[in-house]
Amino acid sequence: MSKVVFSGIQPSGNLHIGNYIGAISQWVKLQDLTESIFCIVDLHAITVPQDPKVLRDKVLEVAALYLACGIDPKKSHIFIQSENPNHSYLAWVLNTIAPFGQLERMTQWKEKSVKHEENAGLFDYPVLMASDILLYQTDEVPVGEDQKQHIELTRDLAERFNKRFGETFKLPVPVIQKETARIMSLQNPAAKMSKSDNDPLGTINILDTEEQIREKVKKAVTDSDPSVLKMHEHMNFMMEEHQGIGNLLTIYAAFKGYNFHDAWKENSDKSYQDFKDGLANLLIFELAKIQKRYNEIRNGEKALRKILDEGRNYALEKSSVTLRKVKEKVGLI
Ligand code: AQP
Repeated sequence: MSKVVFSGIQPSGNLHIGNYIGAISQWVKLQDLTESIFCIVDLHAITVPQDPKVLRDKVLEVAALYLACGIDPKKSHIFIQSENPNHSYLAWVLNTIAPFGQLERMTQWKEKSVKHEENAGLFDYPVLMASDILLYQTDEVPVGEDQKQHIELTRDLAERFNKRFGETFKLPVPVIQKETARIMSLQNPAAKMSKSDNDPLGTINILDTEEQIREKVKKAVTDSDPSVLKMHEHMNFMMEEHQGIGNLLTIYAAFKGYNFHDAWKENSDKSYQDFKDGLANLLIFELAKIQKRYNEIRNGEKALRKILDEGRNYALEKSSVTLRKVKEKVGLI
């Protein structure tokens, strides 16, 4: 039997190249080898304030982007989290065994509760995420580095439940691609590229125009030392000491399908300006292909809705098997 892979993205803003490189591009590779389930996690998105009209549109935008980036509905199941109520049901059950202290230690909670108004949903976010994953008896969760802590919590909750009520959940493992796990902001290379970044120049969105991409790459932070590109070829050193230029090389490598060293070799004798021109051209070329497919999919919304309906039916059926076991074990009729 093939492995089960589950992952998702919040429709909480514009999808950016960090989401693409860190998550979706991995999913595209995995779907050929596994039973792949990809979710649009709208219940997670409402843990920070959303405009209802915009949210509704963003859910479809994210679904269409999954497809445009290469998720194939013949190989993968795509659905909207809120259309399967089993997720919030299991989250409630897992809440009753989730240690408060461990939730308080979650980095994302610490960061987001400062940025946004605190609410219980934001605090409980990782328990809902654990439910998303455990409902499908998931083997692997392909994510960016920032989500590793949440997968560890998921495993802890599964172990705790299994110990108390008997074997129920499979323990999932995170799949994190070392080189591209953390794409950083173009303006503040010490912080990860994020949908909720207040500085629009820090983030390149998948649907950005050619002009926007050129401007953002042109203004990206490089280094005060002009010789960094020539002198340093080691990724770890670059990402620690010269993060700005290291991050741009990582992005270049990801879109070329190279490793970091090959990306460095191709650009090491260039000035920052020439390197940036090349990077901008590469991004414009590659993102234009995704954008073209995206526009076609958005124009045929009926077909998109059909894919999401099929995904929902599949998700409901598969997750109900696990939820039934949980209810029996816990004593819920
Ligand atoms: N900068 C990143 N580099 C690599 N991977 C990343 N991911 C997010 N940012 C980067 C990965 O994308 C997937 C979906 O993330 P999400 O939307 O569910 O939540 P997030 O991690 O909180 O993403 P953002 O962009 O930072 O959104 P906001 O600003 O709304 O919180 C995950 O696999 C994540 O690891």
